[in-house]
Amino acid sequence: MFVDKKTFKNDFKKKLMTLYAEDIDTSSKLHQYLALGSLIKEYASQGWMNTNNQYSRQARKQIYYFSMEFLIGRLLGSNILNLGIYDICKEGLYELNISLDELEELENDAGLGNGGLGRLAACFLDSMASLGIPGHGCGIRYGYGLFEQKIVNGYQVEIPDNWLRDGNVWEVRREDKAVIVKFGGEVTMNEKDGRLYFEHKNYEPVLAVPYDTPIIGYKNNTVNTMRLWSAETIDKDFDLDSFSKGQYSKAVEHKYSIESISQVLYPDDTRIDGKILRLKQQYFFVCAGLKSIVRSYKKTGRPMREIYKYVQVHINDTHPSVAIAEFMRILMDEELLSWDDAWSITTRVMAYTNHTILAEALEKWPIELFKKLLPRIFMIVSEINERFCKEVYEKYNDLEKVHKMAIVSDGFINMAYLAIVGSHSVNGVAKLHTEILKTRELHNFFEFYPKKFNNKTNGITHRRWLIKSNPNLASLITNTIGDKWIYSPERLIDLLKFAKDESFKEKLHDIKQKNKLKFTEMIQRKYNISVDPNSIFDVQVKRLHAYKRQLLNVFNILNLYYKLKENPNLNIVPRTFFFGAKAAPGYYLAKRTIKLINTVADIINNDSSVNEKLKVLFLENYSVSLAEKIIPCADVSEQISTTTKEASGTGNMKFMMNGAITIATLDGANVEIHEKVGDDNIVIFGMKKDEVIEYEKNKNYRAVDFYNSDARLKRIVDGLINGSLGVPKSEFEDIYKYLLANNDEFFVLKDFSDYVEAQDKINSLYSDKSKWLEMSAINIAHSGDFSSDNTIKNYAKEIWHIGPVNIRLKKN
Ligand code: 26V
Repeated sequence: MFVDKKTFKNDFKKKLMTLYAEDIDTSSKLHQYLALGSLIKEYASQGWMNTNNQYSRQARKQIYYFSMEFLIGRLLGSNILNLGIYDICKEGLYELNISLDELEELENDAGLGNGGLGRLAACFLDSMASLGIPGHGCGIRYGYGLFEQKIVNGYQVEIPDNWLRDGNVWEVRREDKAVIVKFGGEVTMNEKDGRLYFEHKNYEPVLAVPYDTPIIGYKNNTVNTMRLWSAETIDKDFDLDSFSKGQYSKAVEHKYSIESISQVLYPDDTRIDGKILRLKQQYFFVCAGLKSIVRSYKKTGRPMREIYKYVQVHINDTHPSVAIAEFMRILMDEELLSWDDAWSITTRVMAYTNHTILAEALEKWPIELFKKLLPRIFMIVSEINERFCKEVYEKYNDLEKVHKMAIVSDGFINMAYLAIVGSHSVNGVAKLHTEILKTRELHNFFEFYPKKFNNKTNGITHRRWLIKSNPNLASLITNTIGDKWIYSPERLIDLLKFAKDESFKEKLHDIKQKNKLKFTEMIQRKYNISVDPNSIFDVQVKRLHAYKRQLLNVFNILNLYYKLKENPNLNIVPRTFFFGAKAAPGYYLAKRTIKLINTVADIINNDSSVNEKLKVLFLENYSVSLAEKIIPCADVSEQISTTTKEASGTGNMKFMMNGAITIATLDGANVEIHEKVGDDNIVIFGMKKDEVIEYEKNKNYRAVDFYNSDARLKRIVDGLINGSLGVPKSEFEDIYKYLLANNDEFFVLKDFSDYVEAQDKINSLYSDKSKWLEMSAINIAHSGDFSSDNTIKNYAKEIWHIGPVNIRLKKN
């Protein structure tokens, strides 16, 4: 879109006036933010309409990305960037005495996700729009996103994330497109003319109201849609019947129970707790989403049996996998197709991505609960299961195998199996992860359906994670190799030529230092802690999980601390360790780990004999907007999960793109980062995949042996319970037990010594500034391959079979 500075300034002032009857001088910052947001949405609206019109006029195939989570973060800056008017807005506002940066800070993050899975969905939306691919998000408009984290006395405290309190400038409520979703009740079967008809009675109806958010492509006139559904009662505010009978509280109760469906995001991505509300959420948005897809498909006048040519539904993990049975229901019960036809269409429409192999996170629903909430869907799942089991039996003649692969067995419905059977494509999110799926976790299914399985290594949008979050680095790159990399991020590889160029490296250094300095000023203001911007910024930011091994990081810090205490003249480059991590509210060990990090931080930061060389900071409330600030400052990226456990990781890619050096296990996408940059430009340590698998198979790991044979480890582990950390012994007793009595499930003790060595290597590499900067440049140069544009091109070509649509600018 095009707007000149003068027009922009006038438009902005006019917005302030029409919305709030205010001018620049009398308006609050919040009103200025809201006015700007509303103006930017208006700027995008022409493109939004054109895009929708063109998609439907040309009957283009549409991709619908179904996800329980979209971790969008803020939209103001990225929308302005993608519209191509960033400089105009920034300068225009500056001339009005307003700082765009400051206004951007007023936007509440849309934190509608837990972590990697939700952020991936957000990056994919940005890439689809920017590549001109007709791809839309479908999910839930949670009233409350992932909780806000406060640290009180070292402990995590959760506060509800009331992200909508100032309104949401980006969304449009589309009441006219609301649909009804039915829960519970009974299903009766009638036969007529040799056909079975199903009638759903006594169900509870819930109104699903869509809220649409424009997803603006990068300077390409494309504006796709993220449609999030909100649950409401049918008779708007009250159950009028109860209300008129004077049962006021009953009426209110009913309203709240319905609205609770879209009220809050489940904050635990570590295990399934089988709550009925979560299944309700899943069916709620899936049913509403499919209804709206079918409705708009029907408008094209094409026959239902051809829908697979025009619609692809992508299932982000198993969470939306009831879509398979729901689509079957629509095709059979509403469109009157036969089972075989419906099945052939459904499997061509659906595609599934697996994001984890952790057994605790694989979704299984108890049959009774499922049946009661979704009676018709249960019938269909049972039928899918029966037919599938029959096929397996016919192929192998092996009942044990049938039992192992059954979708419904031992009282549960296994959603991953349903997703595999009902999709035409099953993908993992990094080469190693896909390999493990094929050879181990889902081996039986891979054997049965070898052609369905494929890999799509994750990616990140370089627009948010480089251009937007690190503008100085982006300019340096453009000044060095031109701007082709912006549309073709793989062209970042042209930077390789400059990896030994001293003047380039000096500039790279200056930018990192500037970013670090700015961040330390924020830390000083906010936490009153001074951080040395010349120290190595060593960063581990991600959800707190045992397998991600924040503990290993803490143990290395304690080891360093004890070494420094013994020898204050130890020659090391000063280092600041940053952590950012939310623990699921019910994840006890994770919460203790947060307390441990803060306890260690307190000791070290207040010990003047070491705190010039060592500091530890726990950053409160890690979120997308905080990630955008800390990642550009990082020198060292901590990617230290137990090998085989992290499906991919995407933080690893963001750090690399911003020039950090990775210290990593050969897990997830770290393997591919290593492959690209080579041994010399990443620091790899720890157990290899086969070693982990062997230990797990033979059950012969003995954590206590490592504890007994390494004096450093013994001192650290004992320190958890001997009072040396200055807290009651009981505080970390359970971590102690977890490591020794419970045998350290994720091999922290086993990998400790190797990790310490790797950290020493980081220290000496950093001491050689020129070498370090060369490594940094090489990492940036290879990071373009991890742009989600690349990932999405692969999904489009190999799974969705779709190409870009060129949206023409059309003024109405
Ligand atoms: C699981 C559950 C379990 C039940 C309750 C709520 C809930 C919410 C989310 C999840 C998903 C866990 C899987 C997940 O987040 N996987 C991560 O996906 C990233 C994107 O592919 C990947 O980079 C990470 O390595 C992987 O852990």
